[in-house]
Amino acid sequence: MSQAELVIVANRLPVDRVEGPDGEPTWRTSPGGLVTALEQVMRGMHGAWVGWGGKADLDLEPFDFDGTRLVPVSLTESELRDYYEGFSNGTIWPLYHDVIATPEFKRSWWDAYVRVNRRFAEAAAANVAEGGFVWVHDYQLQLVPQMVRELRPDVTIGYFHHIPFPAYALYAQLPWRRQVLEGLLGADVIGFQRVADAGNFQRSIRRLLHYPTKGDTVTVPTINDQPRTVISKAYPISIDVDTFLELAHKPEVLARAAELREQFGSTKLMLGVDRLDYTKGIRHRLKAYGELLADGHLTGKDATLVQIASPSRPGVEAYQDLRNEIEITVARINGDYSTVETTPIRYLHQGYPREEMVALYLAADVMLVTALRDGMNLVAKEYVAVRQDNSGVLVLSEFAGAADELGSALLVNPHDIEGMKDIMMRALAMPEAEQARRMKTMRKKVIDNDVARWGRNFVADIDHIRERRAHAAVV
Ligand code: GDG
Repeated sequence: MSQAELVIVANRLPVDRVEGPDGEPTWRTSPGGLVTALEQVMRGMHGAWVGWGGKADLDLEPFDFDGTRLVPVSLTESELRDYYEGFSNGTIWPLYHDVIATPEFKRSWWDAYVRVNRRFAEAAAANVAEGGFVWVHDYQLQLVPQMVRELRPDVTIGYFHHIPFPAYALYAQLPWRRQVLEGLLGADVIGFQRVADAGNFQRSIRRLLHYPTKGDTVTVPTINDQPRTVISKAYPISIDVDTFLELAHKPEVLARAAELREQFGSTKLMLGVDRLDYTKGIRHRLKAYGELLADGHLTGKDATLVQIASPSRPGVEAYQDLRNEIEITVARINGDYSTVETTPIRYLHQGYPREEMVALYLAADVMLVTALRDGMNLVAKEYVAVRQDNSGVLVLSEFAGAADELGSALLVNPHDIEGMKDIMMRALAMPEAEQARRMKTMRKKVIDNDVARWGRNFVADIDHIRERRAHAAVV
């Protein structure tokens, strides 16, 4: 089996397993943004992707799919519980999102995390060509860079962190804080969403490991060799703008947007699209809207709120509690303020095809992104991308990474319910000229910095290191 010049390592493979009409399982490309982004990076390269197949105990040999070698990593039920639901989503996720939920520190979870990270690292090391590039993704795999380096010192390693990196005082709670930093520092390039995340990471390095940092670089001492330089900086991720624009031009999507607009019957439409996650600020959004109805500032006829909350991590207790809380709140608000003709909140605990999402973006006068903490938030960028006539208002949390680039949105602190109510009213009443001025600035940002550019920027820094290395080897 020939080895790959580029190996992507991510928790999930870029495909979903589906049963064909004959009951035989087949694979279908999963509709994620990361998949599209990396497809572009992989184009023209001999690439492989290491990841979990989406089902426990799926023991499969590597196979080729659409020109990419897919290398499935098998996980047992108990590993999924301890590594994925446990350490990744019960420890790291809440800790890195500013302890919005309380992280749990369990030694058995950590042990599983180390064991599973090693399995991913071994699969990557076995599939990468001499002098190749291994690109590791996200918080489930923070130990993989160092593990790959130990197994394959010849390769160049990148790591991209999709979620925030917390302030030192929070990070310091992690019982395995040094091991995680050392794991990440196995990479040559460590990418973050915001400049502030890279800053927090470097502060933790200085405080806990005492390695010097300067600008975008960390100097890592080695035992027998010259110190290693690691780049740690912001590469804000983005969306595949062309795909979204294509969908926004489709006659059936435009017709669907008009139909939705008609159906809701209210003067204005406000929209929220999130995974059902406590980081997304759905409760705060509902509270602000509910109070506007209670105060008499709004009626369901003035503005409907459509909230898509796509199902997420149902095996984690905090997510079950959140779902209950949100559903009780929605039922109360609708019970109190519906009329025979109108329902103020349309709550949808379902996933939707992308066409339907774009139709909703096109139908919405106001997009509400009120995350309490979010690495980037692609929904904000998707809404902006499809608003070709420059109408519409984006209400954006200052705690989402997207706020760094989309400063022309109506920025909001979602903890400040009064402030959020004022911003919602302002958004609903915003004159067309102001909408256009703000939207135009934001669209330019998103269109100029699409996901292909994000990929190119990251890979350019990796290529630079590879060239330097090749040069050093020759000299
Ligand atoms: C993590 C970080 C960072 C949602 N519901 C449906 C659906 N979606 C799509 C959206 C968007 C994506 O899922 C969600 O991306 P976000 O960026 O908003 O959030 P996370 O899932 O938390 O992603 C985040 C991201 O990684 C990338 O680095 O921005 O901060 O937390 O694309 O459109 N898509 C469809 N149906 C749904 O029901 N088709």
